[in-house]
Amino acid sequence: MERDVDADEAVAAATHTPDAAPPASTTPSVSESAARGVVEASLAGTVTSPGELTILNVGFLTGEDGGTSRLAWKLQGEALGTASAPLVFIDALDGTELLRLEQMCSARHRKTYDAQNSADIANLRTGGGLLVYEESGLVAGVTPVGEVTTVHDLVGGMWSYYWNTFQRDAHDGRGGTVTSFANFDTARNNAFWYRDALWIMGGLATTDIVGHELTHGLVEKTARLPYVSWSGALNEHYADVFGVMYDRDDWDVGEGSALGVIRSFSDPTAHSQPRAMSGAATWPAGTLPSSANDQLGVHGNSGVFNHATYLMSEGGTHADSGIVVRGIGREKTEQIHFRALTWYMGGASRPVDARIATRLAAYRFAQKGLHGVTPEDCGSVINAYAAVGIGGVDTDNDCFADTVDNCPIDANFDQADANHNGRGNVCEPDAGPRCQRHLQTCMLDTDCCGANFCQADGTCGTGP
Ligand SMILES: [Ca+2]
Ligand SMILES: [Ca+2]
Ligand SMILES: [Ca+2]
Ligand SMILES: [Ca+2]
Ligand SMILES: [Zn+2]
Repeated sequence: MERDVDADEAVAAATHTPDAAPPASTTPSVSESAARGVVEASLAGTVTSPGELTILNVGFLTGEDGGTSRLAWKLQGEALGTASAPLVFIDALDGTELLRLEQMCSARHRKTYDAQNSADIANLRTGGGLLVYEESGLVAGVTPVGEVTTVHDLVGGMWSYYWNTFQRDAHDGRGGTVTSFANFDTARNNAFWYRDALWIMGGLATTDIVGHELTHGLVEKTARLPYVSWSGALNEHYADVFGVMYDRDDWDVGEGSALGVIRSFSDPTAHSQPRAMSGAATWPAGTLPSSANDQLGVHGNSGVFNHATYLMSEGGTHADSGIVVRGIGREKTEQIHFRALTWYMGGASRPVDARIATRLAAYRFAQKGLHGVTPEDCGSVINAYAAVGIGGVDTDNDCFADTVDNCPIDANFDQADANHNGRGNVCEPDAGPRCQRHLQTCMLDTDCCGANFCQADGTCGTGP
């Protein structure tokens, strides 16, 4: 699309200098700490940056010329108790406030209702619930009972987790209202995301359960994984991942709730979930999803992916495959999962798609140096999936599984292959004699060492 701007006009606009008188002095007579005091008092909050002396002309910002420029202290403030974090400019000559620029453009929006034990979703969703909290606080004249306050606070915490960790503004990424119905039903003993709202029965308002349900909203707005079979198990998996990442200090889901622990990332089998593909539940071809078969195992088979996430983050040896994974920690693990879910996953995904998407997220981060992810970390991602039976291992931990690595015995993230013969530079003969202890195939004639042994360091020798 072309813009209707004349070139001369554009240059004139860019070089136009508005008329303004300079400040009376460029030496502050109000100290930085005094300016800080003014901001903290007016915001009933704190100042989170060092003061910066600057020349301010408010007219420039509002599009008007003229007036006197002011010498000002620029301070980042943060209000306590309300959603406000303005940049505040204090006149450095007389201490008056000149301007406030709000930096918190993405404020939370919550509406939390008391379902008063009703199970009538249609009625509740169309005004039948009792509105107890809005973002501004408690609705006048209403008394919160049961778990309404807990749900409201946990939903707020999850919003902050998404924002602080991924700069995502609510589940929909657009600052949409998060609607919750606490004290829902009395018989269902469940919590779920449905009709763009959280429904949660009494006794279930824990950090990880609320985080889990809100993440179903996130999945619905991003990868849209259908809630059936493997894509449903992945949907459940991501809900669990961001639930435990929000909860942070353990790898169980549901502890402290009326249900107790319902799933464990470190040992899925403790709660009747498989920890590897070999243990996943299957059904005869043509079996339709139903509540009796848990929509073809969505809450069961998610254990396979949950366990891969656990190994990726914490490291360890898989109990069945014996594959060893080097842990990369929660911070990198959550960033990689979030990118995989919101950028690369979609539709009727199969287990291998999770591995491909997650590895791709790690690969891109390693390429760009984002979130501290290294090629070796990407190798851990590959090995975490290999450990649970999805895809092959990456022995040299360079982000390329052995089967596609052009030199699987030496880490070569760049996969450089100067002579385009399919063998990476680091595996060419002039890089020194190499053999492959861990592979059955030889890349070079010299790999198999003739009558000698392939030693642990990858060279040929006389010992095993
Ligand atoms: Ca937990
Ligand atoms: Ca490799
Ligand atoms: Ca390699
Ligand atoms: Ca080559
Ligand atoms: Zn769920």
